[in-house]
Amino acid sequence: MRSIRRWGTLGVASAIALIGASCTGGATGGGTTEQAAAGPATVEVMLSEFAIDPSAITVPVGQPIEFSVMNMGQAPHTFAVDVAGTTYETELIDPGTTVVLKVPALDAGTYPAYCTVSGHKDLGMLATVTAGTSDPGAGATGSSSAGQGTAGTSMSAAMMASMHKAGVDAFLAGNQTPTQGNQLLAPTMDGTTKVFALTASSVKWEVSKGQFVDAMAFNGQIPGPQIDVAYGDHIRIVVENQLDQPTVLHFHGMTVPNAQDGVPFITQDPIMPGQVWTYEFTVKDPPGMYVYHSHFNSTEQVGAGLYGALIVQPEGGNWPYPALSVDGHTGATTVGAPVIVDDESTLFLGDGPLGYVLNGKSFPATTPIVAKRGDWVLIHMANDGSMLHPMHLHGYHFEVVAQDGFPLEQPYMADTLVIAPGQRFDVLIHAIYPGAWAFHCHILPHVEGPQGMYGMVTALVVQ
Ligand SMILES: [Cu+2]
Repeated sequence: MRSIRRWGTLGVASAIALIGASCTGGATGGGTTEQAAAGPATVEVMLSEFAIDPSAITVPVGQPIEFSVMNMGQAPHTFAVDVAGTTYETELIDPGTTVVLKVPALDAGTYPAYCTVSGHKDLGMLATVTAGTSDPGAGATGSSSAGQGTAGTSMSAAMMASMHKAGVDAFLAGNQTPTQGNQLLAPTMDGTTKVFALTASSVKWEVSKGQFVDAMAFNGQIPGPQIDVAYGDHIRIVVENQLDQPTVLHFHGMTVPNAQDGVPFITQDPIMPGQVWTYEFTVKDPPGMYVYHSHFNSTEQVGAGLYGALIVQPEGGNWPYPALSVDGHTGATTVGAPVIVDDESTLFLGDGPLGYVLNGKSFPATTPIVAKRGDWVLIHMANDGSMLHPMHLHGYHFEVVAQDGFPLEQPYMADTLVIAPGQRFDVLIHAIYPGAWAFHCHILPHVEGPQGMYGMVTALVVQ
């Protein structure tokens, strides 16, 4: 009975609207438009912290417009449109309420729209209203002053730049959301057995500030809490299903007894809503990154957030990964001694119901990886989405040291690493170049459109 829904066009809709032809505002970008000659055209707009959805609004030419503006956020906002020197503006709209803004018939062109509450425009609450075809030439009669003819978008160059800047500013200013996945899950002890409790439930997950989507989470987090274990540990994982559909838990990449493999009707009955299921096994895999995830209706359940990291920690806390020294002239590499890791993080790639996400968040709500200059940074990366994602780090070559939990006999240097669904890689970065370096998927529709960056973008910030 469940299906993943979004709140109208909130959530990933704005990212999706940026992809391909739909960003030209033809079919999907413009909310609801009615062409009836007699009455005004009604256009639905949603406000949140800090976005206007859709951000590329199309309206008919020569017909009065009634913007039905709903505030889906938690703070008061306004909606304003500048038309040839006149600003049409709503009153302050309280959260959860809808206000209609009437704007007279527009000439063909593109007009800026934004929230007038101080600072909100800079945080991302801006949009474009395009009257008529979004043929790039159509903007010429509008208020935009520069950059006409930009292929594939109806926005002016100035608008494109300002929207892109708003996203980067928000990211660098710390636009992260209060909820974060990958929180370390402390076990309770039953004798020598480490017991971990996971509860699967439906949640509203904030993928980007103010943008909540219907999601599924373990212990309310996406990714689910990180479970750290060691070789030889005897562990018990108790899963409570609070969803309204069955689920099971699979330990991806782990060597487990057949009965603990978590596949419905192959190794166990599904865990029905309200039921609890206990998994128990001894860790028999080398230090590295493994994953736990749902194996029931997984297109929806894993896409919606039911996955997390299971890290087999190295003995004594020291990873066995060596430094590669690189001859900058020839590119030859020499394997050195294992490094002492200063900063360790876990990065899940996701796509599907949550949109394009890193650790369950879409840029600018992604969290940067912060290191001190000279640090060795270890990142455990896993793809629990359904697409390939080539992860690319600017300014550096990272060292690929392990795949699927196994240290590579010959680590290698790369700057772009294709991670297929189900794969895990550990990469080392020697953070010797200061600055903020973009770190993103290199499938461009997953990261950047005419309104700037979104989705699978974060940064390595070296201080
Ligand atoms: Cu991608």
